[in-house]
Amino acid sequence: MNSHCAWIGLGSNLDDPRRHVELALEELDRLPLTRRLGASHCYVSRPHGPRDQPDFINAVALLQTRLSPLALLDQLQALEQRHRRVRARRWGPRTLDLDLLLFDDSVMSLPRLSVPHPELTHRAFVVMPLLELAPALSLPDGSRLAELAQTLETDGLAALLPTI
Ligand code: A4P
Ligand code: MG
Repeated sequence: MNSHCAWIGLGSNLDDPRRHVELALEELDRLPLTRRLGASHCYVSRPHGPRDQPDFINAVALLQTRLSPLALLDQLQALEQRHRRVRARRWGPRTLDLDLLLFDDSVMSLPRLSVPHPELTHRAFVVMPLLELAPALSLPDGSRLAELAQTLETDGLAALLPTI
């Protein structure tokens, strides 16, 4: 089975969000057929979408995996469930949100999975941590993330110092 690069966006804004994100970073390293190659700092960001909810903690991880994209999505959703995530409203508060941002240079639009993640290019809280890990990263359409970043509103995004 081939090995793939998968970029994961992590987000939380409920119930000690930084703990959820840091724990999930460790859990990603323990997924089957998968290891974590890197993780960004944690970032604090204002809520995108409904504003009447707490600030988010966001981070990005790079995985090497032999799972298929849908098998990886299953694993990510199971991990969200283990963090007792309740889906109440779209873009609303959550204990853990895991998005599959990029999977190699794949482009796919399936009922359960769109890759690249459709909101990736609009979100500084995804693009900035991605750039921290991979300053030369390009999207499957060839556009360079660093150029895209210059067009984005950073909206109070700030990297947090590591806790350890
Ligand atoms: N799905 C399709 N493609 C993907 C993908 N690439 N990765 C499907 C993950 N899931 C994908 O997602 C709904 C369905 O999308 C899933 O069942 C999966 O099959 P969800 O996570 O259940 O729903 P959601 O999170 O409420 O909606 P959505 O549109 O996924 O929201 P996002 O994009 O996850 O955004 N503000 C800040 N500052 N930081 C944040 O992290 N996050 C959100 C949620 C809103 N505002 C935020 C943040
Ligand atoms: Mg999501």
